[in-house]
Amino acid sequence: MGMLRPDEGATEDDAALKLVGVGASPYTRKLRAALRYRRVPYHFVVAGSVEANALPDRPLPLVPYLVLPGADGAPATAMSDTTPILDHLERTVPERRLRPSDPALRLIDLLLEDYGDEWLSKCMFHYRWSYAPDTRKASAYLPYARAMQMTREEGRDAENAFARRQISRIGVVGSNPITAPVIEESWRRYLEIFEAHIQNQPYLLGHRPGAGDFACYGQMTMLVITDPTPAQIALEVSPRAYAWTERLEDVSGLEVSEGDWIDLASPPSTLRDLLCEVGRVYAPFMVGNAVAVARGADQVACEIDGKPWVQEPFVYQAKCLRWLRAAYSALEPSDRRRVDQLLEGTGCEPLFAQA
Ligand SMILES: N[C@@H](CCC(=O)N[C@@H](CS)C(=O)NCC(=O)O)C(=O)O
Repeated sequence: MGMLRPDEGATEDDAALKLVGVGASPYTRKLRAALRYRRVPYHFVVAGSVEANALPDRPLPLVPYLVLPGADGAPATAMSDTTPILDHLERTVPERRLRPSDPALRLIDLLLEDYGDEWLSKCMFHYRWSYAPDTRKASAYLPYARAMQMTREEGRDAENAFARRQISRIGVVGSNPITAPVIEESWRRYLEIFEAHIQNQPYLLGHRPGAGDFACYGQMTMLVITDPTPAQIALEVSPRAYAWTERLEDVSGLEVSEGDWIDLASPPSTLRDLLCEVGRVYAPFMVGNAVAVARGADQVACEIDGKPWVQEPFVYQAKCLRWLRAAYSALEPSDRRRVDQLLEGTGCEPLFAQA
């Protein structure tokens, strides 16, 4: 077959990955920063734009999604969900991988990724949609993120509709008057631990970022920089977290090597502190939620940090736990032992008790 002329088929432009999302979405920020760090070329396409609508549609009603070229170079397949998207890129792009090559450390990275995606997102949603200044700021600017030419009047209508919709969904992530103190205390503790950990080393698992860094980063763009209530707490507890979040946006110039990961035989004590935090809040929630989903219960009822936690079951988060358990089960016994040793006494053990 001869070369395709531009008017005959796919062009070089088509062949780039298309990252479709909005800058105001924490998961979009996670994936965009990960692509930059990995030096994977991409075109950023605003969700809902003319350009996005010309591409294959997303499999799930979520942003971000990634559109991959097919054999002829034209945009062909759309993938949703940042964790499997990052997995796909691990397989197709060998340089600057996010997931550590030591299988035991890889499991820890996956755990931190899920903590960022599934717990810090609770902090994000909670502060944004339950504190008036945060709700006002987010709902005032978010409508324009997708429709830049809206009139101010349309913008205000959209603002009200958006705020109403998000506030009505606040219970989905588990924010309510019973859980609010647990969420808020966890945000403060996370910042304290982060502050000490990042003083020791620049990324969660050493001198190069993993998927866990980008997951936490995505939520922190909103929690540490955009939303006034959690950002004020962050500035008091960990000004370093602000600098770190700004830095992670583009670490394409960082040179890395295999030796930049921590050695699991001698992890820094602050990593253990972080895993204790994961075990204190995320682990009991994930286990309680999975039990409720399996039983078809209409409420998750568990205890987190000695306090009651109630919310409706979250089917997607039960799937996250299944993925994590599958990764743990796939480990060689010697690697599993090293993971168990690190997690012993952190509260994370129940995550894998039935794996
Ligand atoms: N697990 C998904 C979560 C993506 C997600 O929740 N995206 C939000 C925006 S940040 C969304 O699209 N929500 C649907 C909506 O707002 O209608 C991922 O990692 O990509």
